[in-house]
Amino acid sequence: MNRLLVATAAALAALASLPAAAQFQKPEDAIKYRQSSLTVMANHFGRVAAMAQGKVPFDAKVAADNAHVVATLSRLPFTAFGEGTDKGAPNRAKPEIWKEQAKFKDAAEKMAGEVAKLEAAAKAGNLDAIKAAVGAVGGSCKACHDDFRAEKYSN
Ligand code: ASC
Repeated sequence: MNRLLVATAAALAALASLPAAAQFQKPEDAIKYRQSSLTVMANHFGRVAAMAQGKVPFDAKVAADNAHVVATLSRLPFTAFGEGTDKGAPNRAKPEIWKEQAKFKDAAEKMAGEVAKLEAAAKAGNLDAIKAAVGAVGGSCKACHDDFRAEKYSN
């Protein structure tokens, strides 16, 4: 079991370090991939956020499991914003993603850093720390959307 996990982690790490062009055959594939991973990440973040907001009873194990999923997913979408993936399927990526790549990367790193804090807080079962981290993660999602996500879809 442990060896399988190590092998899987190594395979994922190798995959994450490949250039986007090697991972996606067509721009459409990259667009679908990043949209899907962001959708699943938002879903699992929402489950933790609902507990932080008192909308759902706090269950430390459920919070930790979901925060872990968010943390795993938090680095995936950004492998799929390679050059030439601005078009190919309906999407809301602004041209600034490719014009201001350092700023976009910073926003992605900021989010992943806040998510790592959320994962640690949830692992510790600390609801107050989870609440603070949920606010910070949501803020980092919003900051990136404000700068880099368009209101309307284009192809
Ligand atoms: C979420 C979600 C986002 C962010 C954002 C925060 O739960 O899906 O995109 O939080 O709405 O403002």
